[in-house]
Amino acid sequence: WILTVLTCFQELEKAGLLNKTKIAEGGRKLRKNWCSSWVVLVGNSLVFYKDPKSQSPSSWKPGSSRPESSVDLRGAQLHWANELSSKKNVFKLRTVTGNEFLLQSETDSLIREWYNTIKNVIDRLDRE
Ligand code: I3S
Repeated sequence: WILTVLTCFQELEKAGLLNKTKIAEGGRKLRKNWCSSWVVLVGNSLVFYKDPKSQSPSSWKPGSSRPESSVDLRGAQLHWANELSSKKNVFKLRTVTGNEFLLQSETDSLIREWYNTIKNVIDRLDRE
């Protein structure tokens, strides 16, 4: 079981707060709704949680820490997309199922790290 635990830790690649909006669902365009999201890259998935800061302490329950949604990175596409927003540091993630997300951070180094880390996972999955 120690090996299992170690494997779990290895698969956790990155976690942090990013601004996020979904702009398409199954190829159908959606209205933007930017919000701060706790983003976790684990294994082949990008998992989104509600920003813990946006929840009042009284409303926080262990059950509320379940993910809002998650994205399978296999076959996904990643592109810088500053033309799609007035915000800076925006990239677009498109899944094979046609769901599209914009992710953004005010911090240049942080968004670049996220871009590179997600790109590495997508490239690794492409080679499998
Ligand atoms: O690309 P858009 O449609 O100009 O995106 C902006 C709008 O979604 C706006 O909301 P409403 O027009 O629904 O009120 C958002 O508040 C903006 O943040 C969106 O633009 P940015 O440039 O921030 O991605």
